[in-house]
Amino acid sequence: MITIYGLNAFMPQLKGIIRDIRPVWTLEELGLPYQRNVMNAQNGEHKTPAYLAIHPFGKVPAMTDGDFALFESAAICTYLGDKQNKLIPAAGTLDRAVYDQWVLFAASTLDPVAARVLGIDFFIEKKDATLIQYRNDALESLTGMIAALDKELGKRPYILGEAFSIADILLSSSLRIVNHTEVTAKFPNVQAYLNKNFARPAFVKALENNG
Ligand SMILES: N[C@@H](CCC(=O)N[C@@H](CS)C(=O)NCC(=O)O)C(=O)O
Repeated sequence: MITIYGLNAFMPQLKGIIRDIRPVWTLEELGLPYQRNVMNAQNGEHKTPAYLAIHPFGKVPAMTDGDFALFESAAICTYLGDKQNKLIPAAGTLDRAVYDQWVLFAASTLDPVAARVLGIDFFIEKKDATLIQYRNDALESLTGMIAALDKELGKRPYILGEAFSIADILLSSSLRIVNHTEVTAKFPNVQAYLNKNFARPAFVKALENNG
C-alpha cells in the first residue's frame, strides 16, 4: 500500500497548499489506492525519529510504497506517474526532457519565490520596511514569471501540449501557494488554466481528503 505523509492544515489558508496535496492529487488522477498519514504540525510530529527515518529533513510530503521511501513532492509525483505509465512522457524521450524542464521550473524556480511571499504574509507578524521590500520584490519576480507563463499557456491548453499531465499538477500547485494574492488574476490564460485544473474531480477529491 502507498502511504502519503502530510501535515494538518493548521491555518485555513493552508488547505490545499501544504505540499502533500500534490501526490494525493496525482494518486487520485491515477486511480491508485493509497492511505494518508496526516501528522500534527503543532506537536512537531514530523520531527520525530520515526518520521525522520522516512524523511531525514522532517518535511512533507514523503511517500512509502511498501519498503520503498521517497521525499520531495516532484520526485514522488514523477515516481507515481512512471509506476502507472500514465500522465507522464516515457523516460529517456525528448518529451520527458521537456516534462523535466517544466517540473524543475515549478519546483526550483517558481515554488521558492511563491513560498517566500506566503511565508512573510502568513507567518511573520512584525514586518519592517526591509522585509516588506523583500516580499514585494519576490511578488514582482513572480509576476514576471507568470506573465511569461501566460504567453506559453496562450499557445496550448496544458503545459506539455494538448493533454493534462503530472507537470500540470506540479505547476498549478506551485502557483496555488500565492492564491491569497491577486497575482494570477490579471493573466487570463494562467487564471483559466488554474480554474480548469482545480475543477478536476481528482483535485476536488484530494482537497476534501487534505489536512
Ligand atoms: N521542495 C519540498 C518542500 C517541502 C516543504 O518545505 N514542505 C513544508 C510543508 S509544505 C514543510 O514540511 N514544512 C515544515 C517544516 O519545514 O518543518 C517538496 O516539494 O517536497
